[in-house]
Amino acid sequence: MDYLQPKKEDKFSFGLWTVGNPGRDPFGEPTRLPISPVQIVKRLSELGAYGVNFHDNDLVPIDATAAEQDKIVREFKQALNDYGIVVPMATTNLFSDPAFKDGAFTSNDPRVRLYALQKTMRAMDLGAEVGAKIYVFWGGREGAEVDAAKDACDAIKWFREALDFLCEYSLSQGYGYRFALEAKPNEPRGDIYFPSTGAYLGFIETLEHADMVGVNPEVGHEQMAGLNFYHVVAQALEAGKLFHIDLNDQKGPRFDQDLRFGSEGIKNLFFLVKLLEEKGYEGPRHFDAHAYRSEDEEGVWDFAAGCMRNYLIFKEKARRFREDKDIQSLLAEIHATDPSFSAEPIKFTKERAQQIKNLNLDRIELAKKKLPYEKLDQLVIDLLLGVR
Ligand code: GCO
Ligand code: MN
Ligand code: MN
Repeated sequence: MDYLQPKKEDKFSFGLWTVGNPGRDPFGEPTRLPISPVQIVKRLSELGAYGVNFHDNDLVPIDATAAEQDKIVREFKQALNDYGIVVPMATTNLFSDPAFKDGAFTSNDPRVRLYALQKTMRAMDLGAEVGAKIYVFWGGREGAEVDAAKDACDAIKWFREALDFLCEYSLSQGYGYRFALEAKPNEPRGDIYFPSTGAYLGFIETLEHADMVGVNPEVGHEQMAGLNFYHVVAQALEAGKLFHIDLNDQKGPRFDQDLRFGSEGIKNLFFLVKLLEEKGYEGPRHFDAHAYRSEDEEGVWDFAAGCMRNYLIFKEKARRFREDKDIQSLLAEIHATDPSFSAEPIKFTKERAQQIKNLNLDRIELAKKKLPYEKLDQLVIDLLLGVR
């Protein structure tokens, strides 16, 4: 079936750290060998992805010499060129090195905060060199276990200072980056500052270059906080702030699982894909997930193909939803109302306020409206489970 074949226009991307994840977890060592960036670019291209993303140290080891960095970047660029893959997004690893054990931009130690700025500027240079236009900030270590040790208001101020500074850096270098802030409630820290996408949407408006900054919501992270991801993304999209998205899956509020997209949360992810496809999201569809630890390299590519396949299945189901006569007529019935009440906009004028006050709205009558949501939801389930 042609609709299941990923194409460049679908804008599917993966991180070097996602398909490159060797299966390490807090209790166990890697279960498979690392895959080189060049091999990842080749295989992703064969599978139909259009992009690859990376943290500075996914590509260039933190202790590489300048000559080593040159060689790695040259070979990587050659592979991008050979296999027709782009780098839509780049980011900084501000969490692995022990220097960041108590935060990066929000460390109490100004030397660590300066090191985080230095490392990010260098990583922005690297991303710009391979054409990245989106720059993600995931503050994995920006949090606390012991609130006595750090003033949470200071932490927020330091984070703002860093972002204002880095926006200026991008502008001064002419990089054209748009920043995408990624929230997560906890893990690896006990509590991470800005625990949800909603928290970031509020914070962004306090930045000097708010227009350059948006969000990068991740399915699993919002679900760790018990939130409805479809609603989270709708708010970001409606605000013009959905700059990037991390697609994966998760079995409810627990540790971050980064499962294959569409492997668990079928209904919510269907509405997510429907939203992205119908409301004009034009950015990459990035999969921030990894294969089960029990897989070998072949299983990693099964995993990557599965993420894209599931997205395309949801996309096709969204098309069928739009064309399904029973669903559409039920929706028409649900939305039907007396048109005279929606004719005038709800825009404040003194006259409009008076007119609304005088309206004859019978609450008993309003409560009688039939809302056949059981029927509607079952039609959606039938559609998703393939019996219609
Ligand atoms: C995680 C995060 C990361 C970030 C990545 C890019 O929970 O580990 O989702 O994978 O997305 O660091 O910023
Ligand atoms: Mn995650
Ligand atoms: Mn992520």
